[in-house]
Amino acid sequence: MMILKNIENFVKILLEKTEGKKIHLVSHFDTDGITSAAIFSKTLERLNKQFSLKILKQLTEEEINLFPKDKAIILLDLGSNSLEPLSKLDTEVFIIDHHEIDFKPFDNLHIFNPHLFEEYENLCGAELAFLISKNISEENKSLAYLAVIGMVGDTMEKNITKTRNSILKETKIKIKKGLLIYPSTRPLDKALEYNSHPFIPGVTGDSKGTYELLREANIEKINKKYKALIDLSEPEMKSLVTAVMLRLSSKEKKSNYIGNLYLIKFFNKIEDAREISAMINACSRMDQSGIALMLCLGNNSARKKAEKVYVKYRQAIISGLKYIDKSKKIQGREFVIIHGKDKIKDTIIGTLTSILSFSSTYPDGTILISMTYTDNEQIKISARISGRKETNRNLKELMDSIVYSIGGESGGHKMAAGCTIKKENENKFIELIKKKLEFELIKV
Ligand SMILES: [Mn+2]
Repeated sequence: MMILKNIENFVKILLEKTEGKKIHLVSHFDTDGITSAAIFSKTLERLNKQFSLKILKQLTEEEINLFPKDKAIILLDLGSNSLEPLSKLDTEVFIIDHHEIDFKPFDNLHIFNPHLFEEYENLCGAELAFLISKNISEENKSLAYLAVIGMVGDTMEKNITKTRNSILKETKIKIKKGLLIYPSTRPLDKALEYNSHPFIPGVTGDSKGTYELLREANIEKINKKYKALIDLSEPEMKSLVTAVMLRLSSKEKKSNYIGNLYLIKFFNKIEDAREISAMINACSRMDQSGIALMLCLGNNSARKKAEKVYVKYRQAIISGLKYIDKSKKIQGREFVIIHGKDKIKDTIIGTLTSILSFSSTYPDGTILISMTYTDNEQIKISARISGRKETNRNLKELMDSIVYSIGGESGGHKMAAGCTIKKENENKFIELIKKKLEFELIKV
């Protein structure tokens, strides 16, 4: 198998070139990056290798120049976009990443990226890290649960590829097909009523409708409490799904409602991988990636701390939405510009803009542009399309064109993109984006 040959070669070079050397691990701050870092930390620890670790929001040239000169560098879930600056380092660099890559060979760079495999497979960073880790030692099979959490974090759970399937088989993970409401570990009546996505007409936000649905599905209370979704038997799950399907109109996509739940044994309890992933993500976005990492590795005190940070994160989301609701906005005919100033963290502005784009606050097709200050004299910008409606606009191209004119870094895709610019370019940015969006309106 081609992928296996790639892994074997990569591992051989990795072990040879890091022999007797210290290692500097660098990873991305989202769930996929944190789980990748957890897998590699454990792997290096088991090899008795000395290493340091850094978690980054973004890999910039400044960060690259701060890398220690005397250590081999291992990059996880990032690096594919920075081959040129990385090639200038006077040390061996290993890139384990799944982002698109514009490949050029450099002597000191060793790259493991599925875009370079003979046959591309859509794997996440944590899965790649796990494949390598397992090839280093069979003992590391025990880390497969982290690969699955990372995969759910990067929302690849609907796409079970060949290698993903083989990873899933190696874990003690239970896959349960059924309704995708969230959270799935709370009593069903609460989960259905307060569930934020997907929206079930006549049930979400409606307690009477919720009890009617449960009655119709023949799900009864046990000891005065409803079971959680993850505890339902197969026939119970089936009848619940049927009752929900009856409430959907033809507009709603069934695939948003039915799918696989990944149930992981975590701290001796069965948990929904989506919830662990959300907790890791929350910690990182609240500047606590250290807690997120220790949580991944099963540290008890980290678990308690993570729960607290998760509560704070949810509060930050709610107060952020309230702030946006009251704030002054620049409103165009088909766009709106939102400014979080120093009231909204740069790490949650994207999430807030996504929530707004899924709500009915703005008409479908409205372009939402949110900006907020970072703690290092920059502005983080997020762009989304309300209703996630397919239009002929491409937000990635829009962000790229901004950065092309006034500098900065951009990324994302057609429906969701973002960029970071210098704070001094704030007014230039507003004028430019207004001009572009108004101009495009005429063009359309
Ligand atoms: Mn990733």
